[in-house]
Amino acid sequence: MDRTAYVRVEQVKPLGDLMQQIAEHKGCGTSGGSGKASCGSSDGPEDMAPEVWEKVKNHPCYSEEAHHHYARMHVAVAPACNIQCNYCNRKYDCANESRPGVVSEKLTPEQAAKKVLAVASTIPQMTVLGIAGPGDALANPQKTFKTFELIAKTAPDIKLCLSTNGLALPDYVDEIAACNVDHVTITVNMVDPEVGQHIYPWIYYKKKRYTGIEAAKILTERQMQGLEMLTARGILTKINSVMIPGINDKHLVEVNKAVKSRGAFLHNIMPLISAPEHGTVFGLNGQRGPTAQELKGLQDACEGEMNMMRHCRQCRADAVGLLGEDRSAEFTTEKIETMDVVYDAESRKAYQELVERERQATVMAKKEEQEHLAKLADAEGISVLVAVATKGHGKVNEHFGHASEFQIYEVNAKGSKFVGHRRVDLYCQGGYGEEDALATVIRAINDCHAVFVAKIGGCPKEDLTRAGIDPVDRYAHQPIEQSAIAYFMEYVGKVRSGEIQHQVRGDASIRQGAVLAPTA
Ligand code: CLF
Ligand code: SF4
Repeated sequence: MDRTAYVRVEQVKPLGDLMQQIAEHKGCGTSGGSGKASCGSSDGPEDMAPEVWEKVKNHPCYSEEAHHHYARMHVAVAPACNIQCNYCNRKYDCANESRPGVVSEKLTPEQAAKKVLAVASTIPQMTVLGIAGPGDALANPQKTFKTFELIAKTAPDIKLCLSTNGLALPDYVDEIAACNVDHVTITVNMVDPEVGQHIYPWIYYKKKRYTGIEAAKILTERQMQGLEMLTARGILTKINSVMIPGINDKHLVEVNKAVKSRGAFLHNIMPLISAPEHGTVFGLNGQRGPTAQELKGLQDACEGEMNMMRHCRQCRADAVGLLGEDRSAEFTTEKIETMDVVYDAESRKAYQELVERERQATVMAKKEEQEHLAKLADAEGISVLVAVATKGHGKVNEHFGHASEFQIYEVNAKGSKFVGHRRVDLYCQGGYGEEDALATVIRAINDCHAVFVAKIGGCPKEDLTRAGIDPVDRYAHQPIEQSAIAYFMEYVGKVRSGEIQHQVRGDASIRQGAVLAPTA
């Protein structure tokens, strides 16, 4: 079996026999090759207009629930930028690092179109193509729009997505609409130039360089104008904001109000990623990023009528795969040259219909459990956090030792909610448990009451229990949210019977974003 076929069978396992049949007859086309609402809505069309649901239902960034099932890819066709952010240095490149601005190869539009077909053939649940750098998509308008034009012709079922700092946005809104780009992200870190001057040293606008307050004033005016223009055309707009403690952390509540009033669909507040080795201004001057708890506190404070995105993985500008995984190394230009790409829209559709069935089953399972929860009526104000090891499909399906991140769910009498993720070092390395890694895992999830895993060894189980975190493997391969609600009900039962005492657990001290998200 060639590696591509193997990968496909692994992917389809959770979807049962029918999917396996599709995989085995290579329905998705590639052979050969050598390599590897809350946000939007989780509950379907009833809580939003049908036309909006059509746009978000299989976009992994615009729908939290969709991100368990659908993948996105970025093509790095936009190297130049028209502003400078103090958290960005695109000269730094590392194949193993996942953060925005980082790419292994820059592509021409033609190379990008070829790559999209190769990925679409191999990963049938890849539904969205985004241009998110490594510079700014609209500072490279010819390359960006040429890429969209080529993809719209060859792979019309793929949604087009674009990320920008917004400086050039008002000039291109008509072209964006003409290309049927339904999703645009603007990175808005301030609406007050006094704040902005500490984030942006300069901008380049109308063939002139501006600095300080003047630069930030132009930038914020252009961003807000662009957002209003997109809203007027019915294009869904997500706002990304980088949380920079001591600079814009308190101000982001104002940003949230400003973008909400101008029709933004979703707000994604991301932690600053800042390390001296990245060579950024913030990295070099010791500016810290927020802790997990500081980030969650700000996201909670902004959550009102506007959806907050909490599942962003701050992807590379050439990321490929489900959010949280990066398969870009499987699709280098060199590897694509040797792949026999056959793009089969019908097989992709068939696969996605099966994904949709599995997704609906997960949603139904959550609803059923939620009905039981309703009977619990009063849970004495109890709220628990659970960390989940998962490799997708909305299931508890990853071994503790193989988890490179944990998804965090908050459960209380109202139901369960995805509230974030924590990246960790792998515990299992070369077949052995790594004690140092275990300490970092425990620190990363030390505000959680339980950790759900598909499997876990005796040693980590003991250490987790000692740290007050309940290691739970009885929900292996079960839907996450259904399991989280079931666990919560059991927990409340034990508290009521006096078997255990409810603990309000301490804050996770882990610095979020150890490995930052400028654009996307
Ligand atoms: Fe890419 Fe961005 Fe489109 Fe998504 S990413 S251009 S909206 S397809 Fe998504 Fe990645 Fe976060 Fe961006 S997880 S960094 S929000
Ligand atoms: Fe440009 Fe994005 Fe880097 Fe800022 S983060 S300098 S907008 S590429």
